[in-house]
Amino acid sequence: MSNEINDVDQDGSGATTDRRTLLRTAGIAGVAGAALAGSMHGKFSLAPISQAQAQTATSMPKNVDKPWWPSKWGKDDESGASNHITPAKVLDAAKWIKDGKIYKIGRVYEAAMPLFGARVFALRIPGSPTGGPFGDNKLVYHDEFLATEIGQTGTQFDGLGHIGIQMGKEGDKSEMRFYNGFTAAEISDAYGLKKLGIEKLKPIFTRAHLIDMVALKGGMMDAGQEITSADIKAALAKQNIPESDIKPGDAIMFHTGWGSLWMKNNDRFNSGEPGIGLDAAKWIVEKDLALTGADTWAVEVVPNPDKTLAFVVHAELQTKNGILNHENLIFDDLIADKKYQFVYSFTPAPIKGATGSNGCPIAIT
Ligand code: UVW
Repeated sequence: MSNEINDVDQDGSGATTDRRTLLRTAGIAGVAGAALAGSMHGKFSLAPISQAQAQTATSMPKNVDKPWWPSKWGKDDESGASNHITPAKVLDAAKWIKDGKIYKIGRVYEAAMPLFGARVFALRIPGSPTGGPFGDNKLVYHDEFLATEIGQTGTQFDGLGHIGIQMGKEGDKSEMRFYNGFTAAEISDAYGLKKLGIEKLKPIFTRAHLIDMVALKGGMMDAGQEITSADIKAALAKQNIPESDIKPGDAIMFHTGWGSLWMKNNDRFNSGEPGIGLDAAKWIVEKDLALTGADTWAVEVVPNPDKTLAFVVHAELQTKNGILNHENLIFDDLIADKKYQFVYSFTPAPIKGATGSNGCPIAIT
């Protein structure tokens, strides 16, 4: 598996270093994020970390020009874009249900699925059966024990405590900021986040628009290939969806074809991915959408075309704007039925203090 320690050519000199060395280096220089991104999810070429970059590590991070808090939902808000889901929004979304068909758009969770970095997924049934027989009726039962990053493996829904930005000195948790400006110092706790836990989000039931990039590009997109706002507009036109159909609080999802590598070529799946870049992210913010989703592990383009940036779309959408994100979705049945607009419904598992959620989102048409 590519999430074992990777040898990478860190400075272009031909010398290699392993993932632990990179993680240590990134701990010293936040600007090493691009290298960190590359090293954590597989093997693709990494931007070298220069001395000059390391020396500017305490200046304002790239792509941050001002504080992004307080949020438009108030200084204490912990629900972000799930606030869009009002009774009026639900009634409006429900108008899209015409034939009553439900599509599962989440994947099956299993040990062989591709995982980010050193994440694990291990399920065990102790004893099997775990207990019994009980009573004269001789009842036996099974329990499972699951060890995983429960909100960050497989089909995963990113909550608002997942992604933050180091604003001050490296390691200064009082300047490591998350959605609504909450700091790592305020929210961190070994037993679950004290703020921005996934349980703070409202259930989501909203209109969703599926952008079929495979149809637009004529085949599966490649790692590092960016989806721009122009691509979104072109795909909408091809799918006969007027841009005016996209309303505040809606979800937008991207079928890139990359999901066809799932458990067929995990190394390639992990090596990078096509996805949205900053230009599309800004369009999504302007449209005031509630959620992004894709058939990829991050939804955003990896590596970013700007090799100095790492997971910058995560930060733009989630951290700065409270927009939620659903990764590793599957759209094959919707595409086969040419269903590009549907109701997306998902309630994150309310695990107190968790960073994200597993579970099976559905599309209803
Ligand atoms: C990270 O955790 C950095 O990314 P993702 O949300 O794609 O798992």
